[in-house]
Amino acid sequence: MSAVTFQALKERLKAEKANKQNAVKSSDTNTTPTKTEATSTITSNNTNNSPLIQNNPILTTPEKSLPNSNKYLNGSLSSSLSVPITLRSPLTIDDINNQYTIGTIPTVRYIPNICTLSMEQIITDYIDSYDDRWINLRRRRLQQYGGKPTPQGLVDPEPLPLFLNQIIDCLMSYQLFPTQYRPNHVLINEYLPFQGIFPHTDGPSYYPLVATISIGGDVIMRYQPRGSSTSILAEVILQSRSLVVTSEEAYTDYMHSIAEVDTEIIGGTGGKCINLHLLSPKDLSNDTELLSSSTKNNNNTDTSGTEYYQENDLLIRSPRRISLTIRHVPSLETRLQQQQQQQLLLQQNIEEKENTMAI
Ligand SMILES: O=C(O)CCC(=O)C(=O)O
Repeated sequence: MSAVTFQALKERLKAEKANKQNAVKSSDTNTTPTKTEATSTITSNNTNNSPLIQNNPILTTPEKSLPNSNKYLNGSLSSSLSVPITLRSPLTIDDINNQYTIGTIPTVRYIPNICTLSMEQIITDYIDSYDDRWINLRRRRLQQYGGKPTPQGLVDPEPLPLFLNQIIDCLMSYQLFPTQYRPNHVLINEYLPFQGIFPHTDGPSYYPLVATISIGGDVIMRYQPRGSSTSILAEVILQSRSLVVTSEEAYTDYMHSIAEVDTEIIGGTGGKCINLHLLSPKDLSNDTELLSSSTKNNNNTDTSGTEYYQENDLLIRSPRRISLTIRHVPSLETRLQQQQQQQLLLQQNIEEKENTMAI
């Protein structure tokens, strides 16, 4: 058995043990919330009653003061919380569109190695420092920042923490989002083994462009045409430290989901895995700093014997994967203006048609 496979098996056993312990814990204190999977209707337990903030594109709160616990006051965690977040640079929207578009489903782009291993840990530390922001859903936990998205616009807008705005600054430097649609909303989902997310589209509450950063583990994102109950059209492996960008058709016409399993077979759904050629090596845990892209050969290994994922491989879920889903939610005022403009256009169309018929 190769060292990598053995390590993977060890991790799997560890994850299973953690999962069992977790299952016992959650059945003890069953606080199962009634929230649905739909992200647009999540009610945050945040009590911050910020006033409605209008036309202020960059809203930032200073970094939270550290919780009063030894865990946060001692050791590396407190020091990492003063480090600014930086992502891979330089990167442009042209690079993203030209090098990282993955086909089959238009307008999905997959960018590997968006940050270093140490930056991944720092982002995790920042998220963990907001321990009181976790919302327990039936199948996973999440933190919501920025306010409550509704089809009518953003309700209860709140400034984003500095570390999230630093991530967004990097995405803006790629020109990923148009200036007027700078992200103002972030969902942080946490998945333990056997946790996932049901097939869904992100719906009309958001500007239809999503940037999702994965940290802490690899997972297969499944895509299927909207409305279809079973057929998976494509799989995209979201590796740790990757960024996936979804817009247009991929946003509106396809549902995405993550299975509630602890292992999965690549290509096992019948959908083709469409980003194998863009993946990093399977196990980067021994690398100190990454961002070097090695070239793989036909056996899915590179010259040093590093293993890459291929069809039919087993993907073993990590003990804890976290994703940051970064989006723009239009304000109530913007939505109202858009609706008024649409109504005006509709009215003009009707009048034009009536005039033509009258002639
Ligand atoms: O965890 C992920 O990668 C995806 C999360 C997601 O689909 C969502 O927040 O709507």
